[in-house]
Amino acid sequence: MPLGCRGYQLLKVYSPKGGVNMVTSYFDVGSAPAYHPYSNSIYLDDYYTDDVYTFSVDQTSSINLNLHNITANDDADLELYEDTNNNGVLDDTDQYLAGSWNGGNSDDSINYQVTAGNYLAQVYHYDLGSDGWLNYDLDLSATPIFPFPANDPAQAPNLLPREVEVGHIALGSLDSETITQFGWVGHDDNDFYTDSNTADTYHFSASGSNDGVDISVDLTGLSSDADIRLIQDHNWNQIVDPGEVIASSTFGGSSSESFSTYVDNFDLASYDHFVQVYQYYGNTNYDLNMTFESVIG
Ligand SMILES: [Ca+2]
Ligand SMILES: [Ca+2]
Ligand SMILES: [Ca+2]
Ligand SMILES: [Ca+2]
Repeated sequence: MPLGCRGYQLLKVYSPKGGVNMVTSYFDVGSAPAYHPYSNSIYLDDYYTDDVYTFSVDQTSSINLNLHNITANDDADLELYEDTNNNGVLDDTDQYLAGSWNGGNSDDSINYQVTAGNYLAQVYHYDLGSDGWLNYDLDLSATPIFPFPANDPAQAPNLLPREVEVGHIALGSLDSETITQFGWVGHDDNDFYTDSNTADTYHFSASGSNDGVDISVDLTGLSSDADIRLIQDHNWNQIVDPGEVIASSTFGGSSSESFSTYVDNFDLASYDHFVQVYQYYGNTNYDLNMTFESVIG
């Protein structure tokens, strides 16, 4: 059943004849936290059509948004705006920055670089399913990004949307399997001014017929500085909590990145695993190779 407490509400449309109300609810996040991220768990239906999260960012940061745990057979979507007129309300004049409209109940996510200012994240329903409502979770964080403030070191985006589902890698005793992905972080070729994608996350599961699996990851073809890390999400909350990064590679410049680590079958089966590629500085295309090899631990 629907759960959650609502923020203050703004009546969008009132139709006396049809008797249909449509309401936008507002949630005041305040200053967007780096860690622990802000989270809200709530529902949408024909009456509560969309939720707007208002927040401020204090310094140049990556805004990270993860719309997840959408109920089965439903679809909610996500958009990010700058509150251009600084009134805490999503108006037609506010500047659209980014959107995510994945189908079904797939996660929707945004990692977008901004300067200090006021911003709005909107979650709205696209498909409520036959029961007329949907549940969702929204996580929100702002992690400092280049140029980093003097006393605030770089922090990788710390949300783990299932952006790319690699699937399950099942390995026989002598098996090795390599997954290759291509992507970019920073800005794309059509937008030279905005770093509109600061991170990509790849979700996988794996099992080996021996004790466990060697996981080797390399990132090549870089023209600027991107880094990689392997996250073992111990509490399945799709947030990078302390102790959950089990391997990483963070060379400077356009150096390639690589790491290799052993994960036993128990940990593979018990936890959620993600490889994250994230921007340190500049924009770059990348080739990501993930090799899985069944080994005796
Ligand atoms: Ca506004
Ligand atoms: Ca969606
Ligand atoms: Ca976690
Ligand atoms: Ca690097």
